[in-house]
Amino acid sequence: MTKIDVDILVIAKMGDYVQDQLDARFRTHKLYEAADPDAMIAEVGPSIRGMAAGAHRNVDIELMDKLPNLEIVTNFGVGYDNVDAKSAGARGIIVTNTPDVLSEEVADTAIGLMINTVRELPQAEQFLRAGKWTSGNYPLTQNTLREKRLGIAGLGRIGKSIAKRAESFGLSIAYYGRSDQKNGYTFYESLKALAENVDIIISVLPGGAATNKIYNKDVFEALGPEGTFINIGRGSTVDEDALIAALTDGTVRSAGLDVFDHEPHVPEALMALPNAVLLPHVGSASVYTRNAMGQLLVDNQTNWFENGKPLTPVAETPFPAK
Ligand code: 8YV
Repeated sequence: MTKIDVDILVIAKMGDYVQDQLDARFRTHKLYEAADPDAMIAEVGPSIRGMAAGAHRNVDIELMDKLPNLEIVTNFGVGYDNVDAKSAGARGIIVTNTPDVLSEEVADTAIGLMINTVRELPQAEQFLRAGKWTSGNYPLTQNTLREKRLGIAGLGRIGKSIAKRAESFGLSIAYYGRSDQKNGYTFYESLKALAENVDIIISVLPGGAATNKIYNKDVFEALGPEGTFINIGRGSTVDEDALIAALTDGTVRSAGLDVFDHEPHVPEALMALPNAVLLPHVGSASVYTRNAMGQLLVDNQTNWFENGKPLTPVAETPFPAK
C-alpha cells in the first residue's frame, strides 16, 4: 500500500478495520486518544488536510476554524447531522458519508424492531425467562401486522429497502418525505397526515434543525391509540417527553426505538414502560456492514487525495461544486 503524504485527524474511535487502513495510508493523528485534545489541535492543526469523523462527534465551525487547510471530512455513518456540512461547503470543504452500504442492514433492523414491537416478542421472551410459562400462556397480543397500514417517514434509500420488505408482509404502504415520488405508494405532505392515515410509522428521518422534535404531541395524537411508532432514524426527531406521555396514557399503543435524543442515555421513564421495545442504536451494527461503511470512509479519503474525487459527497458539498 503506497503511503500518501497527508496528515489526517481522526476525531473518533473507528474500529481496527478502519484505523489500520488509515494508519497504513496516511499520517494519522488520533484526537480521541490525546490527553490534551486542544494541545494536539494547536500543534498539528495547520498540517491537517483530511478528517475522519464519526460516533456522532460534532464537527462544527469552531473545529474547522482551527484546521485552515482542511479539504475533506469523511463521516462514518449515512447520517451526518454531527457535521456542519453547510458551513463546510461554504469553506470549500468536502463532506462524505456512507450511503447504500448500510441500507439493507438498517432495513432488516427496522422490520425486526417493528415485528418485535407489534407482537411483543421481547416481552414474551422475558415472560418465559422469568419462569411464568408454567403458570399459563403469554397473553395473545392485541396488535398484529395483519391488515395494517404502514407509513414510512423518509423514503430515501433505507426507506425504500424497508418498503420492499414490508410489501412482502402484505402491508399497505404510505410515506412522508420531501416530495411525491409517484412510485405507487401513497404520499402525504405532512407527518401529521401520514400519522392520521396509518397504523404503524417507521421513521428513517435524519437529524438536524428541520426535523428537530418533529414527532410531537400532535403527531402522536394523530397516530392514535392503536398506533405504533418505530424509530431507526435519529432520536433528536422525537420529543421524548411527549412520547413517554403518549405511551403512558394510551395516546399511542407502543413504540420500538433504536435511537434516542441523548445516546447512550435513555430516559428512566422510557425504560420503565412495558409497551416500548428499546435497542442500543444497532441499526447498522454488524461486522459485515460496519466494515463496508469503514471501507467507504477510507476509499473516500484515499480517492480524494490520490485522484481528487470524493466517492460519496453529501448534498451540501456537491462535487464538482455547483
Ligand atoms: C451508526 C448511523 O450507528 O449511519 C448512521 O447514520 O446512525 C449508524 O449506522 C453510526 O453512524 C455509527 O457511529
